[in-house]
Amino acid sequence: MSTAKIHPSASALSTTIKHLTSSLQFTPNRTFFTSNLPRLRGSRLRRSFTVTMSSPVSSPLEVCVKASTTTPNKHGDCPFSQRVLLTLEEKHLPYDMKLVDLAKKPEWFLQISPEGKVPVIKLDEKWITDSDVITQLLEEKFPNPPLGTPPEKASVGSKIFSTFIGFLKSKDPNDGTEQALLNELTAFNDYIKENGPFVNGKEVSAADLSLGPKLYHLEIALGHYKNWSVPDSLPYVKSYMKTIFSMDSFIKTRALPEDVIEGWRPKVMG
Ligand SMILES: N[C@@H](CCC(=O)N[C@@H](CS)C(=O)NCC(=O)O)C(=O)O
Repeated sequence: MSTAKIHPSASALSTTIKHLTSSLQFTPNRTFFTSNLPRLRGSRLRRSFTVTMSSPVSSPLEVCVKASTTTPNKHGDCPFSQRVLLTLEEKHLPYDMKLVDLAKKPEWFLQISPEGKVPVIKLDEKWITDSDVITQLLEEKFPNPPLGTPPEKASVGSKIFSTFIGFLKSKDPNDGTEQALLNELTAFNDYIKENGPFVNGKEVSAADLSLGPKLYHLEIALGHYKNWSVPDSLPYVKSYMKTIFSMDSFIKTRALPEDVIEGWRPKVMG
């Protein structure tokens, strides 16, 4: 069932709302502006109204993520799991998190994820692995709000994570790994300066939901293990990180800093 609370009472809007609500997916308590509706643009009815709808899923989606290694009943430090959780949050889809101890994988988990990797989500009674596949399927199945990044922008910043890991693991300060990371961050800084604030411009999209958790790991792990931070000469990277890290969905799904630190320890100790 859907309900629409409309103010001011404007009968002209009711047909539009019926059309709108039938084409909308689960968008709880979201405010829509009549400026989004071309037929009403410029009219005196440019007021907001609230549409409350039921969920397109009959029960919360089951999603397996890494469990915290430091804190009971808390999700852990997997950036790919956070990417999926962010997508669910941004699409306002209800979900039920199953925390998986990756150091002691239960049999039921290995049945649904033979490679033993998280994240895994149940969609249409099938367990799906890999955050690339999962986020693509969520986009197809639940297209509103749209989060797709145009293909030509989808790889922006995609080398930051691997160069961050290279630098984090490096024991030789002169091996070029810091410079490799700086090169990627500089290219990203220049891109966001021209095209930001997000990868796809004004709105957050899938590329940001993938990159955000990786930059969060970069900030915590390099700060802790190398006393390193993004230089002030890259202000657009810094403001991008600040923007993503302060999104409600990010705050809700981020890992504990102590889990991020513990998670990278084996790689650093090598
Ligand atoms: N390409 C995969 C990578 C997933 C992945 O590497 N997950 C890690 C945790 S962040 C994992 O499950 N590793 C298995 C293990 O640690 O045993 C994706 O995007 O989902």
